[in-house]
Amino acid sequence: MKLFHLSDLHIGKYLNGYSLKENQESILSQIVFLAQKEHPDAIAICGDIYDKSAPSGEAYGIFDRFLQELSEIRPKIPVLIIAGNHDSPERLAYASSFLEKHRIHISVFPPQKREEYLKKITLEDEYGPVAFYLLPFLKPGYVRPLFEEGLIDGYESAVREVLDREQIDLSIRNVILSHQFYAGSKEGPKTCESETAMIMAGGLDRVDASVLDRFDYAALGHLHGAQRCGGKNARYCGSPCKYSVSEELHRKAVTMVTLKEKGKAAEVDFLPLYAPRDVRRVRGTLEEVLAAAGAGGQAAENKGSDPAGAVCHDYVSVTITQEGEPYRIRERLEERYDHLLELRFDNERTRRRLREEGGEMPLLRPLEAFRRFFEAVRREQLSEAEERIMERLIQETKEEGL
Ligand SMILES: [Mn+2]
Repeated sequence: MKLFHLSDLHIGKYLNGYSLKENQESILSQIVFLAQKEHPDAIAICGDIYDKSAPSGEAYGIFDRFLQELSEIRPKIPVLIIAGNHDSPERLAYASSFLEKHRIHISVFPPQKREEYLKKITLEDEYGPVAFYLLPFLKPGYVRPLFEEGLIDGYESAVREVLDREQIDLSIRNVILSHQFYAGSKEGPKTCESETAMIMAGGLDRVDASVLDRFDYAALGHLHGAQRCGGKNARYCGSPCKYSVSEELHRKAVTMVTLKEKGKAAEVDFLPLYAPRDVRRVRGTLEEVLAAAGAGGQAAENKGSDPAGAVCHDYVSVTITQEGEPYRIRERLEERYDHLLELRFDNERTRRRLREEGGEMPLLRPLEAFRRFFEAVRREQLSEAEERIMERLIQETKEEGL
């Protein structure tokens, strides 16, 4: 059984004020083309379909067209979709019973009543059935009413308990679609700047990847860099487009998974995707950076016959390394880079300022940041009771999903 594993489309996303529409439309039509070519048995889209919980009409239109084009492929390919933390469950669920008729299965809410279970879709191939469990993004508060008081004390127990109450037939192959922050016990996952602040600031949302061991494959969404997670059968496929400069070196691709008979490891291939406009960094003196506009990038174009007039359409973060600030620097850069994301300086002056300010600001866990703030203001340490109150407040804020 062949599966396309996708996640984190973030349709409607803007990068420093620039719409990424063109890149997203191009990437989605490449995915349709690859689906026509490879004809997978299912397409799993593991959360964060839209970038905002209230997507624009334009964003709806883009995803609608994508589903429409996929549904025209014959024989029909089932599409399995779960909600991510960026999606509004109600909005994503719109028309879902109608879509079900076209073999598009959407799950937006985890079980909330005792008689409810995860949405399960079973497909067949020459080795027998494969059960797909659709676990939408969940916060502990969503599922607390399902269990005895006190059993759910965070994200990890919430996910574990929800999976434990499913009747999973371990004699057949089972696949889960999930959108949470999973991490192996040994190494932490690689994160990047376009993911939520939730990942960067905390650790409370971390779920040990061993809860996924019961599945033959875990198709994960949430992290934007493609990577294995914990055991060998769990993967993040990553976002199909670059959504921050920190993803400069990512190679975006469709993760294609082939499941063989029960007990055999899934095979994984990557089908590369190419955005018309790259997201990248350029560094050097102003003259070097201006000259590089015509040289690098997929989206450079010559204006007339003058190579010095080439304009680069990539989304670039420019770092200028010379001393002093050249005259009209931003205007001169914008003449040659029409999607300038940011302008930074890295020279003796900025380095000195950084030293004087005591270096870069450390990234602290919320409780530690508050502890320092409290000490600075009150000139005394947090008491144990105060610390517990603060801890609970932070946990509750997290669950509200900032
Ligand atoms: Mn995401």
